[in-house]
Amino acid sequence: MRLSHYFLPILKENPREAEIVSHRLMLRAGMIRQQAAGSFSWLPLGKRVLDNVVQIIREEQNRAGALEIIMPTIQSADLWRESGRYDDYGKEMLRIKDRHERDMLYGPTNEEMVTEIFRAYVRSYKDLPLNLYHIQWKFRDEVRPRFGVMRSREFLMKDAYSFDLDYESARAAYNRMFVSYLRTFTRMGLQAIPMRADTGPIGGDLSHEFIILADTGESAVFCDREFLALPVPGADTNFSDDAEIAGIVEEWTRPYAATDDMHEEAAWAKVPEPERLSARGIEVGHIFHFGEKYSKPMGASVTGPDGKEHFVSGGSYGIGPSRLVAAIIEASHDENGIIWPEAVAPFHVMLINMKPGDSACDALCEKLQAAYEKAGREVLYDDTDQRAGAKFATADLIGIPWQVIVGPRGAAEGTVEVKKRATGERDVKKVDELLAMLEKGA
Ligand code: P5A
Repeated sequence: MRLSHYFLPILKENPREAEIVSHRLMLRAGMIRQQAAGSFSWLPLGKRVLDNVVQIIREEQNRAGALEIIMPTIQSADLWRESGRYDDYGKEMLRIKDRHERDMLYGPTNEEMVTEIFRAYVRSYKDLPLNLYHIQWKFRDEVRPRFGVMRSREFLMKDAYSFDLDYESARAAYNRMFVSYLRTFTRMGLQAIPMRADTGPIGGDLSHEFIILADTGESAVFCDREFLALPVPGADTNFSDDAEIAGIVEEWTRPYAATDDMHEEAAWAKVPEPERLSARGIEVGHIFHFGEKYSKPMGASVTGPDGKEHFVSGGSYGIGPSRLVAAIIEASHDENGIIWPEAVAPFHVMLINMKPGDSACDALCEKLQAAYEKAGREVLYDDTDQRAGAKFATADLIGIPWQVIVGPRGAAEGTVEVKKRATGERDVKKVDELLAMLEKGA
């Protein structure tokens, strides 16, 4: 992609409304545009990162056995009256009327709708376990939308819903999502800590929030430092082995960790003083086990092996991909801008032509762009005639992991400069060696 053909509306000044670094950098790097309070458009650079985040979530949900669907954003109030949540949900729910004066709402979550799908088709325990998820926009009329996409009113959510015959199998479903979340956040370069949490309007008696430690986090959190060294389950984790999965959850729930709401001074006091980590955190995921909370009032049951009808035992599992983009920036930036972890970076390489119009520079850039793309690496090619300082500032601001700098002297000698954004290290590389490396797929 040539920068001259791209839409990258960089801001030179720090936007005054942005209180935290991720909001500031997302606006400055031309990733998002605010449309109303807590409502944002995602511009090309931001959309690429959001798509990468979503793709990692999708791969890990599928690996754990969940099946992707997509449900509407606008829901019927009648469905919510069945569960009793229409009145309970309060002002956070955006209520709408259609032309027939029917009560509708913009979905803040989908427990009711997915339970309706389940009860329409599933009759027997033999069709369980079942876990359906979607990645869809939600609306919550938050009292204080703030910090950009971190706490917005319209936001993207991955929400999965599990259905099982009894508590034990529902607990296994919960565990699979728990382990899948550990993998998901690690793949994005984040260290997430599962913490016992309050269940709020979703309900149930078992829930964990997945928290990224960051000074700008909205919640106060308390945990044992032991978490920082726990091994994250690998790609070879067997999600069909309930005992293996339960073992991982056991290991990841043994040390003390709780959000403010669930904090217990007595248990905290037992954590050795040097191990205590009292910090602030960003909630990037939240999982719930709520048993029959929706299946019973909505009549979602299956015939069990005993020939009797059983209300299914359920759970729901959320991740906020739009919030995650901001959380990744909170965790990975410096004074010059964003530092994208490779797995979510909008492009792999920023190719900087120091003298566009110079035939040797142009030819070398085009050759390198083609070689990178052939090797499956996406390139943003800065072919603009901005001055050098501005080009470097843009490259650092938007945080693409590698910068390849092509100038007239190097082009004549067959060399380029390669800069690693994360460390600032610069290396002069022979073009032939770089091309050979790409050829080999290194
Ligand atoms: C779980 C899935 C639920 O809604 N129902 C379906 C359950 N959980 S939750 O904790 O309320 O939300 C899940 C995740 O969505 C993100 N999130 C937000 N992101 C941006 N702005 C918001 N206002 C917002 N509210 C929730 C969080 O990542 C949360 O963990």
